[in-house]
Amino acid sequence: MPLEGEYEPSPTKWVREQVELYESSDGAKGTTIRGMPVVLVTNRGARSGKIRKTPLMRVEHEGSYALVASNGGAVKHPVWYHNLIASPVVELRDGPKVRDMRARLVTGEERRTWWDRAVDAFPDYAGYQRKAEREIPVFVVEPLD
Ligand code: F42
Repeated sequence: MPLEGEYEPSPTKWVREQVELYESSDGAKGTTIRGMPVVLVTNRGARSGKIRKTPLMRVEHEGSYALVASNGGAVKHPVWYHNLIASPVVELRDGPKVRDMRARLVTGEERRTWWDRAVDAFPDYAGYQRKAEREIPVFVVEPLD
């Protein structure tokens, strides 16, 4: 695995608990939120270098995934957005499957295609975009090999 280092759990209790349940059950439990599927993205802190684990909605298409930096519609990007720009290699857990992948920010037509898939998977993204006062960034993650 290319991502090694000291793990620093999320300061947000419900997020930390979702990560713990997801991982401790090897992807059998904690894999949804409000009935919709979630993936776990392990990333490296851009300043601390520590390992971070971020649950995100599962937006999958032909083995690639979109990661939507919605941050609940907040005006600021989530911190993990900056982590992925600095260190794009991530580990993505989808249920029991874990893969090393590389993230890239998508723009234009490619972003629009993935955005539509994201809203199909999690309709709340549309409302988050309306209130965010920023274009919500979308990464596509693809297998390293
Ligand atoms: N967030 C989304 O943006 N999109 C989703 O689709 C999404 C789905 C989702 C599903 C389930 C669930 O449990 C949570 C979900 N979330 C989703 C919330 C998501 O997991 C994150 O909690 C949220 O996006 C906020 O991300 P964040 O990276 O801003 O997290 C904060 C709370 C955080 O962990 N902050 C840390 C802290 O200590 O304050 C810093 C973490 C960090 O990476 N620090 C860096 C470092 O170097 O270590 C740099 C720090 C710096 O100042 O630059």
